[in-house]
Amino acid sequence: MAMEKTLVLVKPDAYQAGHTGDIIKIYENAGLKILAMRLMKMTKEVAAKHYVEHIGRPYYGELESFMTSAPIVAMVLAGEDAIAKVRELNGKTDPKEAAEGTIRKLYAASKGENAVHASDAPESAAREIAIFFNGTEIFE
Ligand code: FUP
Repeated sequence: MAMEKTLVLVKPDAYQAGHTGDIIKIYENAGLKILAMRLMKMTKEVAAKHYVEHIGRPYYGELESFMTSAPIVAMVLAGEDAIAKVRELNGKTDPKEAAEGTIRKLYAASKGENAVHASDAPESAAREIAIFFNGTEIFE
């Protein structure tokens, strides 16, 4: 296992429902450390960069309008094996398939509006952290 950084987004549904604090607590209770955090509105341009692999998929329009509908909380989390650990805490993309106790099981309504995002590999973590935190201080 290695020390890793990962990019997490609390999505508009979870932010608006007031679950941000509970979600952060789940990560911190698992031993993950917050290195950077910002509350922001995702623009269509940022959505296109972040979800570049999804452009052209049938659900992209809905994904774009959902992700730009209300503020999100972007953060960099770090820890041993952080990328896999955070994805485990988040649960499967579709909350119907997510395990008990996972963030998506607790707080997500659907596959599209699913409370959180987390990077899926070291390369995507580096790419996504640069999108949201370029020029911002990342604490170590
Ligand atoms: P995840 O890695 O769990 O965030 O899931 P994906 O990368 O497969 O999908 C990214 C986002 O696209 C999801 F969070 C929601 C959206 N999506 C849909 O709305 N419908 C789909 O069938 C697949 C993805």
